[in-house]
Amino acid sequence: PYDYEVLLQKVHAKLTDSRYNHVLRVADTAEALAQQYSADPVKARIAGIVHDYAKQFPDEAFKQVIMSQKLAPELLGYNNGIWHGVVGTYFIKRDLRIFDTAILSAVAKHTTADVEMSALDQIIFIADYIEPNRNFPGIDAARKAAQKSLAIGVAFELQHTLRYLVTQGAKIYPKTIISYNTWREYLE
Ligand code: DGI
Ligand code: FE
Ligand code: FE
Ligand code: FE
Repeated sequence: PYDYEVLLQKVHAKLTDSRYNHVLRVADTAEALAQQYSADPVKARIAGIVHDYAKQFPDEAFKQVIMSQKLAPELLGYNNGIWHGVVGTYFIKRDLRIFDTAILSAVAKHTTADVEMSALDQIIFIADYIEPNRNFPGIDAARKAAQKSLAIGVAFELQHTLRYLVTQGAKIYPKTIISYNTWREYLE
């Protein structure tokens, strides 16, 4: 039921070429992980295509949605890094007419993770982190972790992302902290 050509065109229209190419790589990576771990590869590809749809929307648009949809006011204390996933699902429903709850959940959790994550949620969280163009200290270990299990991949990514955010002095989204506490048991 998904018209890929129209979907890709709508997503590309909202993103720079480099961000759009990231999205395509995440879609490929997510589809492959779904094949490997017996999740739905079509949903993985669609979620990959749309996961950063709202990444370049203006702050004002997110603030308006947080207020008009009566989302948690605490969200106003964060920024695009958090909003484009958690609040971005609003624009994905509105503009792309995607209402599949499994896909929307994966988008909503793709930056922050969550205490409970479906296989698809875990796949998008990981694919975003290890797509072929990602290059940062620890990327090889992140890819290896994802080959051990999705849960180990999530746990590794949470540990390293939190460590990075703290060194940057960033405000940590509470769900990221409780997710780390939950998933860290999968680390050796
Ligand atoms: O959208 P991408 O760049 O592909 O990647 P992403 O959605 O995983 O991360 C977006 C940004 O959000 C990235 O700069 C890291 C940041 N981030 C992740 N967790 C938190 C966070 N920022 C804050 N302030 N707090 C968090 O808990
Ligand atoms: Fe993102
Ligand atoms: Fe991510
Ligand atoms: Fe991304």
